[in-house]
Amino acid sequence: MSKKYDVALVGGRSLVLQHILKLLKKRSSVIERITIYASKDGVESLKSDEYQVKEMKFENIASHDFAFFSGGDLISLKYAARFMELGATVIDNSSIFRLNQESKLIAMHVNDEDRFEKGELYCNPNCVTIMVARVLKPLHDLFKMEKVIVATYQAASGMGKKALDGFLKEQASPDFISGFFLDDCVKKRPLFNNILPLIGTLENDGYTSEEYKIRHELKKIFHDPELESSITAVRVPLTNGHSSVIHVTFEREVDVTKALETLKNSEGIKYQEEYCCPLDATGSEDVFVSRFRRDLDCPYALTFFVSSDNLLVGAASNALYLFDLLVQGENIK
Ligand code: 2RA
Repeated sequence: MSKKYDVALVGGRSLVLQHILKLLKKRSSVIERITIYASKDGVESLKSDEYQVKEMKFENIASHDFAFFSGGDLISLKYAARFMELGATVIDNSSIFRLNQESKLIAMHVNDEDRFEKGELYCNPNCVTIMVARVLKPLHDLFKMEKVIVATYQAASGMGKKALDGFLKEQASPDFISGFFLDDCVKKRPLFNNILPLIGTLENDGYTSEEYKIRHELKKIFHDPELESSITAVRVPLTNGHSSVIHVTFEREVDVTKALETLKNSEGIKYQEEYCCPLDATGSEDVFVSRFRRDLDCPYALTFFVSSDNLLVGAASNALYLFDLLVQGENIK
């Protein structure tokens, strides 16, 4: 009989945790018990016969085999260590530990082998990083990438439930500005009927925190501190589904037919002949690819369009993939 695990979910009502919960239910044969830790308000609304719900306070933390965190940077920073002290393997969806040396940052099918490295904390990369890394990996193995230029089209759900609700409210009453999408900006603009070319906080050099996350996470995942990149992160008026235009330059000249054949045969990649879009990708655990072509002027470069479900591919599926790897390999504390 397979071993069963006691699992905690921290961040109660988060959109990603709701997806993690659904995926865990599909793995009921290895789940002993699920406990959800939520804010005081969340406890009441989450009550269910299927799992225990507790208020997220130090005195309520119990011992678990696994703890999935998706309550944001501050919640992970405050509580993850305590869960680990009490024996849990933490799989964290926040960005707070991703670049720490002692954290493992793993994108599905890209650097699975990194789970064997020293370090106890497993981090999910940023939702765009996962999508981009998954499609770049088979191409990198063929031609070795040198520089990647990405323009993103990120949906409202990437910012969480409050932001998504704010976007829906903007849609319902066009004069309303939720203000959620431009955190630190003086000039607030709506997302509805608009696009917002600024995600995260603006740094002195003109790049944003979101763009830096993607840049640094790609370097860590591909074990290449020299990997060049230029990222522009843009919020678009969609409820769900992130996309990107990727332009990538390689060390070796590209063979487009071989590249496409390889992509089509890569696990978790779905190539669509004419085009793909966020609506195709929503609800799927695959990364969708289309508009695949060689740069007209540079024989070393490719350009293409990708879409994926940011809550699944960009978060929940990757977290559950780590869980599966750990459970199958018994590679836990
Ligand atoms: C976003 N990638 O879409 C970020 C966080 N998940 O806002």
